[in-house]
Amino acid sequence: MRDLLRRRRMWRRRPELKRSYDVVIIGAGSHGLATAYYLRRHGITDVAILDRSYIGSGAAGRNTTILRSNYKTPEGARFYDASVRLYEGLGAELDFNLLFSRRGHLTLAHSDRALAVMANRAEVNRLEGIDSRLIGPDRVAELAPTMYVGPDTTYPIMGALHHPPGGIIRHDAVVWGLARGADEGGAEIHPHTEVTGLRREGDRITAVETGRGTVAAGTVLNCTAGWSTLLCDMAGVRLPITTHILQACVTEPVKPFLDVVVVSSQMHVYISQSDRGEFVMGSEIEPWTTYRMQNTLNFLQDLTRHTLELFPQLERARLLRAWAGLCDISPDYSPILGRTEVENFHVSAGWGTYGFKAAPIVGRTLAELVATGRTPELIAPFALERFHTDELVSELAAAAVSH
Ligand code: PYC
Repeated sequence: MRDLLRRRRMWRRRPELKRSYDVVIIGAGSHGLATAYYLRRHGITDVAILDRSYIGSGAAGRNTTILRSNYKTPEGARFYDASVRLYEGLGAELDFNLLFSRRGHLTLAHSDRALAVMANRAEVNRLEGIDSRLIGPDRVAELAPTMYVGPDTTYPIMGALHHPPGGIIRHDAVVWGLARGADEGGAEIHPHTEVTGLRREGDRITAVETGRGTVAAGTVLNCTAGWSTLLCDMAGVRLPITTHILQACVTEPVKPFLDVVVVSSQMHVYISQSDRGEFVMGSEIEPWTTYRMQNTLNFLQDLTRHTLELFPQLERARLLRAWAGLCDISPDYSPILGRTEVENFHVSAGWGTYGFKAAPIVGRTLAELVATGRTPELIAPFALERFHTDELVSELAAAAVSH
């Protein structure tokens, strides 16, 4: 029986923290776990992943599972495309069903201005080899035949950016699969281990203080969402980030009738139907900064009003759950990834509403940085330094929702 339980356990329970590790990763979400998973490819296995709560308890378990790469800048599109491509093979690689459903992604346009911005995005995407095109209202109706596309809505649909490689993937499965992969590679996963301080000597972090004792570390990675500024403060590193909540909710399961992801930044909604039949829906970030992960009545009212304009069939569907997560917003809406001024302290931060879809490529590139000491070309544009050299990568207006 014990053998059976041991075999069924996804990752080993680690009762003790060692006194030192080659690499300490803070945050057992999709980015931290993916980094540990890819580090093993470089033969780096003396790794601890620490989380103040259970694994996937932050943004990894609170997002709405959307994958896409139809970004506005060449740097962004190239980067997220590499991530979607890794996601394609990740389930087979991890030998874990991630329920990736490549069903296409529609960003609706309700104005001439939105059409012009989307035409521009489609051009940038296609120059990067990404399938993304502007389509008219008739084609929108063909792709989403159950969506109401009549003229008598608040925001009539004038067209859309269609991105066939986009889709959804089961977020919990991504966390579990990566955790198992990281564990098999030798990394130790320590949930419920809060980091309380970082000891810095000169340009290096020498140790990580936790609620379970202090551990020495060769390299430290901050892979937290929401708490990234607080952890960077402990290292004496300032991040230009503000933290906001993003809310989402899910209906009871209903008959399958939507097999494409629908997004409208003007109506502040993104909608998909899960394999279980639930409608998974989210809205824009709240404009105030907070760490209080609570839903608001305004969110539910606005989201349901707009969703019902597009899908009046849901009028009698009941909401099962609503939740909120934390989003770290950077000044240009692009992530802050890689080195900081502290030699052995790197970050994956500032993801806004984009983080989950980037997990595999973040893991691969951060692991390469740790192993080689060199910043991979793909992430060079996202260096923290860009805010000092004024080389911003503006993804403003490339979100699923208004930013
Ligand atoms: O950028 O695709 C996105 C997204 C979906 C939900 C929040 N952001």
